[in-house]
Amino acid sequence: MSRKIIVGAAQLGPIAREETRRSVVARLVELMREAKTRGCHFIVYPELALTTFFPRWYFPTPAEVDFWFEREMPGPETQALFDEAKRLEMGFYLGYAEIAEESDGTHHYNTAIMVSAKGDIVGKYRKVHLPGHREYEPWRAFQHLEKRYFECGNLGFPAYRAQVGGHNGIFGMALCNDRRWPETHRVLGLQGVEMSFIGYNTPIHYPQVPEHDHLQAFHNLLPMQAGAYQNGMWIVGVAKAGKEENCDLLGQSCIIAPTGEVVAMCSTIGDELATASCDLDRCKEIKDNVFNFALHREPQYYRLIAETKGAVVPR
Ligand code: CDV
Repeated sequence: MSRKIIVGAAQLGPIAREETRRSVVARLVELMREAKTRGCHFIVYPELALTTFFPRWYFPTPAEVDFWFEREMPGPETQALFDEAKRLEMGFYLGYAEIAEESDGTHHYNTAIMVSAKGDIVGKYRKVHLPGHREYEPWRAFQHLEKRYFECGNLGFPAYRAQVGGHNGIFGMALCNDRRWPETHRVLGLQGVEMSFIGYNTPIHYPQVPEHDHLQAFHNLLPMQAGAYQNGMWIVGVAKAGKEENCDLLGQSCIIAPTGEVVAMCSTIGDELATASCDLDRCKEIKDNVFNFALHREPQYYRLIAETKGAVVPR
């Protein structure tokens, strides 16, 4: 028995500040068509995949900020992507900036959705770990204002049962900085997730500690490979890459097996598709053995993880 699904990591090259959503959606559709010819059942796009990475600029007025957000999904410009997905019977994950009208008012989130091969939204995730800063910081080569423009996601890390390529599976989502945190992968793992999708925009230059710039690729793979292995799940990590508005973004979009092995990776920093046949049943090799949670976890000793934010150091 196996549950093999063919998945595509649909990396995007840079999106210019002036590029329209219509133009970007045409690029997404192009990648989706290529994925179809390569037998994919599902493709994964990056974080904030419809526009340039706008948190690199300080916008003084709410109207200038809201320009980058979607009020509807699908909306007038994104409907074409949903239509194509339905036509091709291709599921997808898409990251975008979301304005949500909720019972207590208007909220801004860095969001990802999982869409079925029928074109229906079957899952939503709102980014929890928001990096960067709230105020304009002139010393930086570029801003990273995620903490200003987005609120912490209010959905936690939900897991979704969905059908992909004719197989039922359990899927989870995360976004960019989330992939560096073991808590992200573990909370998904504890819900039995078999495949997690993670879009990202990662500048090569890390302004606070530029001595680490050369480690960006290592620090990309290290936590995703660990997260896949330690939770017995597939991870599909997908970049927006290349020189975007003079900011170099990491590529290295990849598909990681539950053993922690990278089984497919993009080799450019442009629009590129990397694909792999992923057997969801392979998760059992890890979930039933070395990381059999029910057998081996000792949660009475992990309370600090959920009860404290900062470190509690000994006196
Ligand atoms: N979009 C991101 O979350 N980027 C962060 C950078 C700022 C470190 C990341 O973790 O890749």
